[in-house]
Amino acid sequence: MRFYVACLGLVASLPQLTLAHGFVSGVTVNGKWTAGADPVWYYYPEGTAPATAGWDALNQDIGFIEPANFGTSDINCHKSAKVGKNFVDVKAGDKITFYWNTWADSHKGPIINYIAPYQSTAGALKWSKISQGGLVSGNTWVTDQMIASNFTSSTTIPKNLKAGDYVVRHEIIALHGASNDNGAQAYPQCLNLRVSGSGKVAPTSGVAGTSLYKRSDAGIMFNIYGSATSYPYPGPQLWTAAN
Ligand SMILES: *[C@@H]1O[C@H](CO)[C@@H](O)[C@H](O)[C@H]1NC(C)=O
Ligand SMILES: [Cu+2]
Repeated sequence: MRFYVACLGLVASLPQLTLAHGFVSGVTVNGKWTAGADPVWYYYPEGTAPATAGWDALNQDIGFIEPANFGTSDINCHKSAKVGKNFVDVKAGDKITFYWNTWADSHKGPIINYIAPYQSTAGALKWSKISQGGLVSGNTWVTDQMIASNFTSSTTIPKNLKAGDYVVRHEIIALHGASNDNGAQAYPQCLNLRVSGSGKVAPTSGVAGTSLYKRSDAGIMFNIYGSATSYPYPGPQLWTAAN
């Protein structure tokens, strides 16, 4: 089955297949572009990689976090992630649009957005889920809509969110192999946000990345080729206190 082939973790030796995977090259807020990190910069000598709002990570294969590693810090902002140097300026209530550089249409699954008060190390981040999308209808997923929208996906920063520095975690969980244990693929992408506005509500109930998901969750071991008409989202309940 062809859709498994691109996902075996052997992608480094099969460069033509890595084209299917992606990363967030940047975001727009009210039409203004702010760059994210490009994985190839991770190995640049200290101080020479372009400074962006994106967290740099060891995902040069444009790979993923497997469920066996959902209990490790890598689940926060991808492998061995290092804090971004810049910030995306955004007002509470603004829409933020994430630009993936590409995506494979076989890699269907949910797109989930979290925010955490800013911390400079991945393991210290405490996530609150602000939005999620999954199965749309039939076998159409939000990833299909993202591909059809020039590889973009949007979320709204809660309109009463207290001003301050945050990290946004924008994630696709690809489920094409997820009917098998350890077959789901998480592609988390983090960027720093500088939130302005007169909002009063700060997240207080965030959870560590290592507590977000378990490999046995119904939304992690899930057969997308069956007859399911709804999708059981993994992770915490939506945090709506600042909506
Ligand atoms: C699609 O996204 C790319 C960036 O990934 C951008 O350069 C291009 O202008 C976009 N195209 C349209 C039609 O919006
Ligand atoms: Cu793949």
